[in-house]
Amino acid sequence: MNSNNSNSIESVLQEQRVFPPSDNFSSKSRISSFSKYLEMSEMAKSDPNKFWGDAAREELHWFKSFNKVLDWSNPPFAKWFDGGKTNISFNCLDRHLNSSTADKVALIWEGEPGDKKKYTYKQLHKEVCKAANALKSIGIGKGDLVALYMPMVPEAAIAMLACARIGAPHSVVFGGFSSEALRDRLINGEAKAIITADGGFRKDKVIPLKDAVDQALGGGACPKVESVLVVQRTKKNIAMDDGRDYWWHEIVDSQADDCLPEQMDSEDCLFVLYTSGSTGKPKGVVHSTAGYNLWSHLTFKWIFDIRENDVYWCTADVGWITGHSYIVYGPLSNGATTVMYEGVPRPSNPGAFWDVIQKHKISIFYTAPTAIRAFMKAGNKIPNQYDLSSLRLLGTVGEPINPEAWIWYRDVIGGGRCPIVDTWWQTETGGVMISPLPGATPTKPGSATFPLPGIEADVVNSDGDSVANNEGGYLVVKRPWPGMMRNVYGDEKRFRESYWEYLKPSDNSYMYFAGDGARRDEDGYFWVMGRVDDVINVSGHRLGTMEIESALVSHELISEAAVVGRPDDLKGESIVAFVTLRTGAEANENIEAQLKKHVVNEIGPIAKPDEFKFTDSLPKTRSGKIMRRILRALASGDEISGDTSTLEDRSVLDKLRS
Ligand code: 6R9
Repeated sequence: MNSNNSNSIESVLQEQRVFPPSDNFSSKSRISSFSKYLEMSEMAKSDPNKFWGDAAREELHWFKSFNKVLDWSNPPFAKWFDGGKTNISFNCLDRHLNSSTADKVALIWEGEPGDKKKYTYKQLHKEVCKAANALKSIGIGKGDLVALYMPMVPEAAIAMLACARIGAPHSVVFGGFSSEALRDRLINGEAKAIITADGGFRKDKVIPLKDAVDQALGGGACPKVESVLVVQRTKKNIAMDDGRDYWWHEIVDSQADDCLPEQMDSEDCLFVLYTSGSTGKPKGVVHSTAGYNLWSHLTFKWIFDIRENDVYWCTADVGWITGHSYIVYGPLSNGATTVMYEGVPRPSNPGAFWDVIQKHKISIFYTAPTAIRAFMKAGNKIPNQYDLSSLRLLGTVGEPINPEAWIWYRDVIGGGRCPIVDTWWQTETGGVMISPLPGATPTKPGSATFPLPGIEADVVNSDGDSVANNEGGYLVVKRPWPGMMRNVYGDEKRFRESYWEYLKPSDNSYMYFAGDGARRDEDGYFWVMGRVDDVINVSGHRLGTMEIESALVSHELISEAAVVGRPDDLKGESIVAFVTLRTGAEANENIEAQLKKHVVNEIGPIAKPDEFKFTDSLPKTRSGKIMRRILRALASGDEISGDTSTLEDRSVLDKLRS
């Protein structure tokens, strides 16, 4: 503990359980021991240019080889693999066509109503080529930004790959965003075309995507948009604007099924993806071609230890970075079979996920803590009705996972036999940065464990100096990596200030600041403690949200918790805990006393919540992250300010207010 250093975040919770990989898993895995991991890390550290250069040459196809691995002469603007020419759609498709992978299933898709499609690599290649030719036929070419506003249908992945093929950067906007959110992103990115659908199915309802596009474009708000390509999904009646709107099946199906991939410079923009940002307008995160390709490819291979017969499923939406890197690009670049599911668990089908696992014999399953906590809340009965024995590896991403949710995931879903990879990363990092390697790393529930080879992560104070073990601080990355974001679209200043100049090391070096707090334990394990914006200051002790929440979730009656600070004359801030009870449990004064006692036992009196608010649900972003900023305003009785367009369910606010 260190309460004198105002830069640090105190760590108050200790987790002692350790789960080494089983011999059975390790012996078959690519990186099969911790010493191999250390060896790779050492190689990457001692000669990074050789490490990344060799990886790029071995793992990707190049039309023209690069001259330089990394150019960091103008930080924070990095150039990776300068002089090289490649194309990610070629790496994901064409290069598999000369082997038996050509006839392997690339994509398995299931719609919410239960309709299904499968594409082999050969078939997917043809579909992508047709879509690429269709885009060209409506005047889209290299450098033109194409926005995608799509349901989870195969055409979403096909459209991304088609854009990449012709060198048109894509900007996927999550299909659950409103027309205003879409409009902001279309204007900011200067999109020339939009690919959408007549609608999508979500929780047994039709989401009217095309109507939202029409609204976004209404009143000439986005003069740069010339055309809209519409996939027919729901057969809902929609308006089609002559000369602007085209049906996908009318202009794609008749195209030639071959299209030469554009030879892209390594640093050409591959896509722009907006992150919400906790306040202010969303940031367009810019990723480039070769570095992103390498990073999504390599991380997928290392972390999921992909095997020839794996059926891999990531439950994210393609509208998020997780969908980009780990539904589409990472798996396809590796020649894996990737599953895409349009639905989510819903009252008419609470076991939807387990049903998909059983039906498609999923072997690797990658989901988010928010989903795991929701399943835990509903109890074991539903998953226990399904055969989940095909699973061999589980992953999580999106938020810190509370140790109890981790244990539940391991026992109930993984049958105690599957390693869990808790993967820490961000839209900005392009791919996973800190994660166990499933055959090599002994895991600790709630810890993302160690940085991947080549990733120089550290925990520092605001002067950029490393803090001691078990002292919390800022999570940073001290060396460029291939998958790093290249800029904020149209806002260099914001790129510098948010990520590279927030911390000021005395030697003026550049380190990437992720916005998260973390600590490293005595064994070197990283524990992400939540966003630093959310840190609570109680009597001079700065506490991360994750640890108090995990203590609450470890109580048998609690499934989910979010803690925030409320201004307090005496203590600086007092702790308000919003908690969700497990199904069947009831809130009463007795519970409050029990929970306080529980937190005091688990952590100590410093972390004892001063007030509890019981709720059915917490305000979350559409990708499932708890929005503590909103809870903070509610707890203090303030107006909710800043951007709330990413809020999943507005009715949660009204419920919480009452
Ligand atoms: C991939 C993704 C990034 C933020 C990140 C952090 C949180 C993601 C996490 C995690 C703890 C993990 N986060 N994975 N925190 N442990 N395994 O989620 O990207 O939407 O940009 O969010 O999510 O706070 O900074 P993105």
